[in-house]
Amino acid sequence: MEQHRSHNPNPNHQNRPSAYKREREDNGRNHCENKHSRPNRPQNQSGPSRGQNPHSSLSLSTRKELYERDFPVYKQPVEVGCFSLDSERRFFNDGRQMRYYVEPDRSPNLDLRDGYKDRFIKRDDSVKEKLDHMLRWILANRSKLSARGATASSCDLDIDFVTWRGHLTKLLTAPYETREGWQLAVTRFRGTLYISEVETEAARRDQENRTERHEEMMYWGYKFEQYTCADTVHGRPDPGGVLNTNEAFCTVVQTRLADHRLLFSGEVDCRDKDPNAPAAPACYIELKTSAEICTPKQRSNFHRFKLLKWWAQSFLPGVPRVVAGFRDEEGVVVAVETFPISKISHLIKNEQNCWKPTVCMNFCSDFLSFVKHIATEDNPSVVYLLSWEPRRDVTFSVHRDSPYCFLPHWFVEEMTSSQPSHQS
Ligand code: 0WD
Ligand code: CA
Repeated sequence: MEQHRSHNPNPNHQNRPSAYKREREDNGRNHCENKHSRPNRPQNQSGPSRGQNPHSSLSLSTRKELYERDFPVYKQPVEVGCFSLDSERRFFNDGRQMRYYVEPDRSPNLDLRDGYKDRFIKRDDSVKEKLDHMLRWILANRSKLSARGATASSCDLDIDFVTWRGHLTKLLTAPYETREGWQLAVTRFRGTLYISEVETEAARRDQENRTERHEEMMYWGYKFEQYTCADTVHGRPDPGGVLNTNEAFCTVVQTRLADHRLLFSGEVDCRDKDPNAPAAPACYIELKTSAEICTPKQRSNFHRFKLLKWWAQSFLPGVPRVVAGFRDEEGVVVAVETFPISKISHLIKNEQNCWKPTVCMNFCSDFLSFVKHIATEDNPSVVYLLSWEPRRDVTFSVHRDSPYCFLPHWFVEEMTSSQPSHQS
């Protein structure tokens, strides 16, 4: 039986207003001509003789008012596997990088700056890994994913979308995001839509122009993990060790949002070490650091912006709690607090003009419908590039044999040529 998470108190919106819009092609500006019905099919999605970057005739609004309807069906996410990346970023189809949460003292005094200069190995973030680790996991676990009950010849995945959890988090938060846009590359291959982020120009500039202070603050989050995680179930954290951000443990979960069957992976910080803790993902814990809250204004900003991101990121894979370390200006954690994900929406209720989980989920669902609608050509060398900037609509362009292609040959070939090896 399916377990549905459905907790929207407003039952009156049966006629879902569609947020699809048609864009006037004469001047490229957006006009709400078709807000209440599904759009006509786009004209441009597979024309073989189109130029490099044809203008789209369709766009999708991110206006939050359009998504305030009943909470969509979101099935309890099920962990279907996991994988690990070691200190050299090598892939392993197992949980060897899993860590165990060890609660810090009641009044902690954790110096997050310790080791930044001399015990830190930073992942090379100029290497764009795209979906590669997930694709490796899919090839190694294909028999778990192949369509059951389908025709004997079918070995396609029984899944509509494959992506990183982090990309879905960006979709959930888009109706409230005012600063950072995104670009998502989509390829339809053997009936499944693969979604992989493309770094925007603005993000690349920001990355190049990070201040020394900002670089160091990025280390603080990882340092908090080192203070609170042990490598073994009975072990202790080792804050004197070398911190290497190549290492990662990732869960792979399957779920459904409305009629979209999703498979995605997300990095998990640690798990509850109690042997009686519930099965994954319910035993997982997300670790965060945040500036100490000293004023009502800071509290309000924390609720309105930070808790939105924390909620979206953990709700998606069904991680039930976030443990937050609150730090002072000098990077010393002075308080630790647990936030159950299921309580976050109550915490923010008194905030004026605050975010709503239903808006996040409905926008994501409509975005995925939009993608299914436009990305019609099943071809690993075609990319539909969906672009969004705050205060604009989501637009798209189509690219053939371009540098946006992201499904590697090793994946396409193995998926095309061989049947999955059947394990039970
Ligand atoms: O190529 C890319 N554009 C991306 C690759 C963007 C985002 C993630 N990744 C990859 C990395 O290989 C990473 O191992 O995905 C993995 C994590 O995926 P995710 O869970 O979907 O990402 P997200 O939810 O954004 O971040 C989870 C954690 C972060 O923790 P905090 O508490 O800061 O949210 O993953 C880490 C970070 O610790 N992380 C990354 N690690 C390596 N490379 C990256 C990244 N680009 N982004 C976040
Ligand atoms: Ca974290």
